[in-house]
Amino acid sequence: MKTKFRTGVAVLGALALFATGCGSSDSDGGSADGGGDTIKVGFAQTGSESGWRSANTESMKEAFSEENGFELVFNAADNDPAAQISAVRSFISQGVDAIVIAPIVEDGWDDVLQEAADADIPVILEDRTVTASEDLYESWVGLDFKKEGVMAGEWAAAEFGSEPTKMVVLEGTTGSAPANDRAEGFDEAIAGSSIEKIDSQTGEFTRDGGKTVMEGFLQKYGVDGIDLVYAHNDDMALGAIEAIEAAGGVPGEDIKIVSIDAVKDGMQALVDGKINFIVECNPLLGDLAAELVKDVLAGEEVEKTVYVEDQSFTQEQAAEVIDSRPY
Ligand code: GZL
Repeated sequence: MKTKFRTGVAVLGALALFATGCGSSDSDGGSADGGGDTIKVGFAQTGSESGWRSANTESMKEAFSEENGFELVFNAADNDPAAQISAVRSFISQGVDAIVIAPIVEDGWDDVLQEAADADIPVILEDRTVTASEDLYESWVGLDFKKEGVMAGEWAAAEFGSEPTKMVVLEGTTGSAPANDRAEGFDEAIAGSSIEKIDSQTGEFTRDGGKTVMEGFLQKYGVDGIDLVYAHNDDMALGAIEAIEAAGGVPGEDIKIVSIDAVKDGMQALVDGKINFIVECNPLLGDLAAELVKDVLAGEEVEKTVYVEDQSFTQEQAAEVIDSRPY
């Protein structure tokens, strides 16, 4: 059955998401589609590259649980785009009822999404999105990565004002939507400011990657040659902190750091003064994804794009909320 859907954007407050982010999405404990049949879902996760990813995987497994009426076939592709596409092909050959994907990179999805469509298996994207035609998936639930970049850039521009500032960037996975969009948003926000990007390299969203890349930047420019680090996620920022301290610098003071995610370890570093500002990227998308799967299979209209709102934190704000956050 071809599902009609409204194109458009539904924006959900993080508060609402928090309210549903910890419980099951099905109040009567019956099947997820309300019809009593178990829904077999193939979920192609990126891997386990960061604290954010762990929280997202936990949220998805909680939502797509047996008691919620799902049989979950889970695959983590270890950040390997080819392996992730193979996993989706495996879901198709298994004849799952629906496929959920957190696509590692934006490109290369047209063929396998067409194969899913030919097999009449609906696809829902969660977290990251793709450049393939939006006719090839029913809906995408995630975050506005460009807005996250703008929020981080606006903080940096306000923080450094007109003083000449030398910035290095720890980029996310090359070709991924968050890396592309967070860079675009940040660059737009600092346009016309005194912030100069002197170097930029991918740390693959991992702590080790961020540390290694920052070690290279420090060897090249020295602690005194860098004023600001823009990290596309907290894990790379935490790696950069290790590198800066090993080089005799004081992170958060000698070199300021702005990051994105707001996972527990990142927020703790913010409270400790080692990171200066964090923009949240809410990983608790499981219940929203499960709701979309149920609605699509029930033939109901779904929003083409479902954005979850983000917030941001200064060091003071982080201290106030860190103990009450679910991730
Ligand atoms: C963003 C998500 C990114 C996180 C990283 O929604 O795709 O991938 O920012 C994670 O921490 O690895």
